[in-house]
Amino acid sequence: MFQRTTRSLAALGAAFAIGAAATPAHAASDPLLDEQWGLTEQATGAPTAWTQSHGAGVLVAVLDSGIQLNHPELANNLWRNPGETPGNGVDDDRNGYVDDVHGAHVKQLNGNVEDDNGHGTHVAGIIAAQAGNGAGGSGIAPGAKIMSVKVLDANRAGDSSQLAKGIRYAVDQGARILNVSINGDGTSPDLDQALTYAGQKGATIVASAGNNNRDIDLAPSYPASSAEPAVLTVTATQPAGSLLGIANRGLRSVDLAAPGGQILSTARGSGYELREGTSMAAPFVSGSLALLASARPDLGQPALRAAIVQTAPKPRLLAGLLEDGALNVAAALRAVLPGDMWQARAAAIDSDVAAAEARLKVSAKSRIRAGRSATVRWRATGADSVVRWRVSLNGKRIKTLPGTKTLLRKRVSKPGTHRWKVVGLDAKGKAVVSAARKFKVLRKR
Ligand SMILES: [Ca+2]
Ligand SMILES: [Ca+2]
Ligand SMILES: [Ca+2]
Repeated sequence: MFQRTTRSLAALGAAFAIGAAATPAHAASDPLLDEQWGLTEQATGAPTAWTQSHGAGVLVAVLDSGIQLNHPELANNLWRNPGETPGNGVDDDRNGYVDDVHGAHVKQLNGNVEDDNGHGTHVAGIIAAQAGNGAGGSGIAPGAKIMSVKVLDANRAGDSSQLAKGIRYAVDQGARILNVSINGDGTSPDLDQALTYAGQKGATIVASAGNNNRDIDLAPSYPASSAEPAVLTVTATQPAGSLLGIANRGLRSVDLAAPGGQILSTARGSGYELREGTSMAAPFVSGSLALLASARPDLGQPALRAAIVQTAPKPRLLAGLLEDGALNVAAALRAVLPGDMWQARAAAIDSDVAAAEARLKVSAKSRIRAGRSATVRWRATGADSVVRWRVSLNGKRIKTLPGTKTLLRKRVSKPGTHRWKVVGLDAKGKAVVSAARKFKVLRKR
């Protein structure tokens, strides 16, 4: 029987609405980021790492209690099974799971991966809560995709056979980073075999060390204490850098430490909450592996794991408690990205981020009478570099306006369908955002 590995603390803040009434200048920021100490330079090197990678193109499986699929911070970052047609009651891709669109419920053999506990939603947000959407905080790999593999029930209980099935599912669907914030005192042949299978497929199982305040070299916890080299075991630190009081240790069994005390992440009910435990630490490492894999897709997991553990600083506070050190994802990225690659990626990601964050909404009355004024309005978010707006009607430029303007009126007399287009240009004349809107002109009465 597997036990829960975290303790829930008080819930912080109420639910928030995505993009709610933020001013354009600040629309791209994540207001709770300031309270996420695990994402500071000092804690993990995340801000420097983000100059290189957001984890785009990398899939991370979360084997847990499920995920709140419509959480505004997670909904856009969910994996989608390309072979499965949703909601038709058919196992379209014949993998043994009906309608497994975002992942699988290993016991029900379907895609019912909603979180009925809250643990999995918190873990998922630490990995890949959406960044730059003007709401909530951020995951450490906000560009990564999350697969929800439900192996725990509403009481956060499960067993090693369900975990083994979940590991095989995640690997077979293409995940090479598997977050397992689950601990049990025993293992079983099927779990051992699933871990070996994952390792053979080039996957990493990032396992929480467990929260029994014990040495798991002496009193093992599984899968954390597994001898399978693909298992990367993570214990938890608190903001001061020392080991979290409840966290397990082990010079042989525990590879890394990562933030695990007072961790603010996504909560069931579309908000955020604080939790603590090694369950919160493992996903920082899973997300970090995603950042590395996105930056160097040509390197396999064993090389990326080696980079993470070999570059981990060894603070005195953790001496004798674990094998390697404390996660620093910026240091790991430097180890896999030679200087010229680092420079090139930093430049590329700047423009990526600008493109990803800038949005333009164009609105216009859908019908007007011929001869009346047609009005087009626009509202940009995250497009701070726009200095001019170029407005076209039916493909013909009609006016260029300063960046402070948000509307234009023009008399239109010809009946039929017309199309506004608004393009935001930066100081060099490069298009930053653009959007279009159709409207109809009706004949004069
Ligand atoms: Ca299926
Ligand atoms: Ca289906
Ligand atoms: Ca966010």
